[in-house]
Amino acid sequence: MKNTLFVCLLFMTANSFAQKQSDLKLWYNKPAGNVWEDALPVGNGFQGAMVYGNVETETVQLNEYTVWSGSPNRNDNPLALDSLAEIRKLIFDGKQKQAEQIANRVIISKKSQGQMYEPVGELHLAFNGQENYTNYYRELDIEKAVAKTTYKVGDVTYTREVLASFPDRVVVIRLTASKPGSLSFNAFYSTPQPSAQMKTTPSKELTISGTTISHETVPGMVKFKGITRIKTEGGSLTTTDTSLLVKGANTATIYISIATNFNNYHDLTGNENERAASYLTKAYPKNYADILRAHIAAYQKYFDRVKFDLGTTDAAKLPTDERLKNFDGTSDPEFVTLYYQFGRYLLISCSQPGGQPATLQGIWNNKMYPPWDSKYTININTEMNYWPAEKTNLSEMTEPLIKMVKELSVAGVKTAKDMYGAGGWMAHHNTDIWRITGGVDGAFWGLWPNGGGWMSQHLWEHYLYNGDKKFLASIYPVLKGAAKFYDDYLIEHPKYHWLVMCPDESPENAPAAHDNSSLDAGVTMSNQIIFDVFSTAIDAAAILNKDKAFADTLKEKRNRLAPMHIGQYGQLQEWLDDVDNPTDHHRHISHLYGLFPSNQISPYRTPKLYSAAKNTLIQRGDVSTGWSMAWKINWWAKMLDGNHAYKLIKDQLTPVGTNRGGGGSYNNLFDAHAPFQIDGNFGCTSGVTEMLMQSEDGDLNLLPALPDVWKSKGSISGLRARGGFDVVSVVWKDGQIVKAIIKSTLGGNLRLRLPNEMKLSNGISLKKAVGDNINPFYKTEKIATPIISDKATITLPDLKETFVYDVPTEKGKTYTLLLK
Ligand code: FUC
Repeated sequence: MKNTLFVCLLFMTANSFAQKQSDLKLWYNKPAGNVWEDALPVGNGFQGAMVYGNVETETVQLNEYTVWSGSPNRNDNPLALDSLAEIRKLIFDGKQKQAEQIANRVIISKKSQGQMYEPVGELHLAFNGQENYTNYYRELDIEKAVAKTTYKVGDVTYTREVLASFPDRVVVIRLTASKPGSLSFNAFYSTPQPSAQMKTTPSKELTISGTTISHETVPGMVKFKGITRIKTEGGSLTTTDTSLLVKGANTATIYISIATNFNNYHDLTGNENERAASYLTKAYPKNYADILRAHIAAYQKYFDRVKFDLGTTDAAKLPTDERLKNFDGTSDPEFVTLYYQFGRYLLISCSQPGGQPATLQGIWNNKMYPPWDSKYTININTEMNYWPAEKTNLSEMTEPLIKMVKELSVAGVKTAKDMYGAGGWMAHHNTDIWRITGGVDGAFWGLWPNGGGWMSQHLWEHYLYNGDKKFLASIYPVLKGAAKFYDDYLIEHPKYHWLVMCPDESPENAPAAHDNSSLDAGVTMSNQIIFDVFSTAIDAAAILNKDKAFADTLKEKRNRLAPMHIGQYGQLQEWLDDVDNPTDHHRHISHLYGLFPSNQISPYRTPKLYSAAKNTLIQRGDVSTGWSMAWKINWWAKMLDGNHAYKLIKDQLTPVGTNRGGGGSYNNLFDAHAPFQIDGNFGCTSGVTEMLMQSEDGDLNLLPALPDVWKSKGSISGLRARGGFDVVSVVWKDGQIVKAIIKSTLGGNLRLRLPNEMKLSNGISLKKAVGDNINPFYKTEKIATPIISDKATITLPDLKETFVYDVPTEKGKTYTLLLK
């Protein structure tokens, strides 16, 4: 008896430290009312819905992934090429402002500035006599991908569940009541789409159809169709011209199908009516229990791969909005794990194979004119959306991004040729569903020529995690084309003699010394991106045994790129000239691309640059827009400073409006730029992962940046590292890893960097690592020695001791490490 009691007690204590299913919920004790950012998102990559949980009139706001303004179009500016020499000369002569004025005319598009991701509308369910309700509760269960609302009117408990089914490609709403015959409501649509028609059909379907709007000279041509059908048990179903009326039912199941005529970025010949009908016809005969079961199974296939446990406390028992208000960094450790997993939930829900990549708002938007068009800003935001994908074991979710980059590599050939007289392909700082590659918004922002170069690196990254040579062969033309553009476009700087891009710019920032114009030549971020683009093309060609002469040219040009510079304030220079302002708190710190997501700046390999990058981070400050703070979490993790990274997590987990200067979170945990931008959610999930595991810097580094608040105890399982290493689990106690399990899916050398000494579980000691890691997926490219200003003071980093081992692994085998 005593023993049983002891085991029970032990279990109870342990249990407060294991992420239980019930913990992974966002929940509230009041409806969203009319606040969109209080509503809860569900999505299956093709349809998105925001569930308000309003009692008297429920609103489910609907999106479909291809409902965009406009139609197939290009937006190159053919005047660019003739003015290129003049623009270059002005920049080299220090007349940036004049160059910018010309670029506004000849480089920035006179056509579309990018089209808008658009809402379809809302489905409302109006109930009579429910204004006096009690026991209200609503939740989003991110372990099941189901939103639920319950409340009581009189002695009847009403329950609604909403999901966007992954296998069935429909949104389903299930309504039940504790007493038979209690469900009576009226279902109807509303929409901001000006052309939309809403009506019922003789077969009791409620339909919405229309064509999207024209925008910036591009005619709107996406035809959409939504069909809602209701299956009732008991009661009656009748119609008016524009609504479905349910009376006295025991249960009701609402099936919503939406589709468009979009086939791909240059083809709108699909049939939206047939498509919407076909999803509905397949789903409608299925009962709710079957739909729910299949939906949860399809979702959990991805979601369940990662478990993250930092323990839980009573603070976790409060509603999510209160937890957000109360979050002080210490009393509610589980709030971080919830937020982390919410990032994974959002990525699974908005980016599915066969779909479109996550937009600035994922797949959720209720505005006809959303901020920045809810499109793809590819000078940081779209890239950030995909940072958590590979390492949090959601590799499949990158498929739409990879497809988009392949499409851009086709669309961008003409842009490279017509605008810059170069081979290969390129894209500027924005794109949309039509894969525009021209410059938009004004030369200050839109001239940036690296959208293609940066995005192409995501394809290479996919290969580094999966090691699939067939995949590499399929994306090689994209990598080669990205390199070819730079190969043709680089020119020699007349003063410094390095190969530089000109015109160029460091995203959205400008030094006062250049007349506050962003236009420049050879800015640091571009040099870093070109270095990566050349290196990946060289490596890919070698692996595939191709294009030796081209690779040799790239090698030669790579050596002639400008090195990084450390300026007078000990900072990493953003520009070739030492013109950074140490009090500049600009949200873009683009030159730290070299620290993350790239690996050109490393505490171990390039300590001076690492210190300079740290100075830059300190000078730029913490509080900023949502995505900027999320990037900083990743950077501080790379700085091996878990406490500073954690400070930024705290800044992010504050109610929107609290931080002076931006950022924070909405009640539904959407990240605030402000306004809502999903990049911050994804960036934070990536950053937390980087605090626990890094695999970019030549080794698999476990617990590189554990903050003090997480030290006592925790675990994470199911992450993935480069070179096909499954980090099956890492368990820590008092800042030491007590157990780590790693599965090698490709074989090869596993170089581990650990905070403490460990041994293999069979007792065999680990071999201390020497020299470079021979695992090709961990190859790090040697970079040029930085140029350092005489005025700069550089303090070399005082790095904590780590233990670095080499474990030769066999494909398919699992290795368990224990504390030594
Ligand atoms: C870039 C950023 C803005 C915003 C926009 C979508 O232009 O500078 O902060 O995130 O993208």
